[in-house]
Amino acid sequence: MTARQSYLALLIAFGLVSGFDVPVGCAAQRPKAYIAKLIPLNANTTHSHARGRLRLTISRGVLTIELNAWGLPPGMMHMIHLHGFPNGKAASCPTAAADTNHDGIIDVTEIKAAAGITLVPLDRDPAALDIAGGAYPVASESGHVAYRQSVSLAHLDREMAARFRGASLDLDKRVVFIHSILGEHLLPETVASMADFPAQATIPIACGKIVPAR
Ligand SMILES: [Cu+2]
Repeated sequence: MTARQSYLALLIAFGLVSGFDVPVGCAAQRPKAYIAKLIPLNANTTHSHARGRLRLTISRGVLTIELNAWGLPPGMMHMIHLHGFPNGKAASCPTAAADTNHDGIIDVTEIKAAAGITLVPLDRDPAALDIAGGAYPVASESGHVAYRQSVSLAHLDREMAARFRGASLDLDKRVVFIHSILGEHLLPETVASMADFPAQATIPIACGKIVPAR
């Protein structure tokens, strides 16, 4: 035992400090948690009934992202993101009214008015913000995704501020989307997409609003 360790042991023995734990009642250190319940979007068209639960936990500077989702088109990669407004306006999941071109499908460009832009990818390295090229989860043959990643909150905040004009994570102002249906699924030509992706890759199939966990 070093001199420092034996000094600490002495203090603990005399009840002067409570070991190495964070003091009870220190609000800044208490884990913060947020959840989102994802419900199907565009289910009539995609014939998928994707549902899920997202849990976001912040503890000691680390954000842990956990998503379980079911009913997804099976055996394929699904783009999954946190969306929101960089200016801090609260995002919400789109309603049927978001289908502004009335083709019966709320496409990825039509979700922007309610939900803002793509911010954080739920891929293998969320803080890299590689929205177009990230390694996203692949649904099992039964259409299930179980996703879990931990990232440094400071790192993610830094990357977000640099990419999105000073935006921060602001979890209770964000929504989560699951995208993507099978490539052979036919969609009307009116369904818009982003970048060079076919509309089948970007079509949203589930959405959930992030709220503080109770
Ligand atoms: Cu998205």
